[in-house]
Amino acid sequence: MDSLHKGWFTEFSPDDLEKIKNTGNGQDKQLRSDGQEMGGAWPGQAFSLQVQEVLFHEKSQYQDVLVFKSETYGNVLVLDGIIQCTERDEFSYQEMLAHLPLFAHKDPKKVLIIGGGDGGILREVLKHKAVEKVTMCEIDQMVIDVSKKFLPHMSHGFSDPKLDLYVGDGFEFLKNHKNEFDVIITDSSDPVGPAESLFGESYYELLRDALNDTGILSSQGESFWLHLPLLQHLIAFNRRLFSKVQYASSPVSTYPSGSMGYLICGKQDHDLSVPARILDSAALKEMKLRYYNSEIHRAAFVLPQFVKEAFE
Ligand code: SPD
Repeated sequence: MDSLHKGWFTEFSPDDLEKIKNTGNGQDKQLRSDGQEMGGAWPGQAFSLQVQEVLFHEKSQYQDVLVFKSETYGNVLVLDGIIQCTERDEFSYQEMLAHLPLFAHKDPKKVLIIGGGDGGILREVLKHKAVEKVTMCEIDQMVIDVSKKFLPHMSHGFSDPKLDLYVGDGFEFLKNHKNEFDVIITDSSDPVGPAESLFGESYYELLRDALNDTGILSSQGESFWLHLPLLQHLIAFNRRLFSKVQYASSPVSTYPSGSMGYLICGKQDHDLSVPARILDSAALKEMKLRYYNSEIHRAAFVLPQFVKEAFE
């Protein structure tokens, strides 16, 4: 069986898919960080969406790129068999990954996005009037191109004059940028394949060095239901690198387990769960926010007891 089958797309855990297709034993499709295996992505479970029409399906230099129109979730972007976003629920992820660090910061002017080729994070960053320049480094031009074509509500920021776009490897890009950014947002896929290097300690050392003294980062932080060993590892090494390391989450119905996490680290020792600017209802409307508000900001950092204990 394949991911696209009889009018449905099914998101198998990459290790399970390898076994189902009989192309391997799943070992090389485990999540990885710093060379350590962190288990399968979501073994033994799968999520399906009904497909109305396949809009695009090609292999880029880096990955399998699929866009389909679903029956109930709008257009869906899938990379290497894994859902990156659907038009129906993308705003929860994009708003939280972008606005948690941006509103925790007093005055974010220079922002770097690593990944984020669909443009959703860029759309949110550009809503901040204080932001003067957004730099984006996305490795895969094909992701940008299909997003411009099939996800126009996410990708309209690519024409904004504040954007400097680099198509290339984020890890390599960071090596040449020191003490430069107020906020860095890593909007990556999972650590199986091209994004693995974005989940290791040396990547976070580069992030720390690219941030200025008051800098804050946010990174795609997987799910506490599925990836506790990986998250424990990320939190442990980041506590050595940053003064503040915090974790938030929000529901995203089409991500595995329906929950997505956000790793937020700051170079200064102040509580990142407290927004530096509070939004009134006029500001919420003006920014067209659908998930994020100032109460959600604080609430997102409140963690279930088993997660708190795991992160102690
Ligand atoms: N398990 C999939 C996680 C995908 C996170 N990145 C999504 C990119 C959307 N801008």
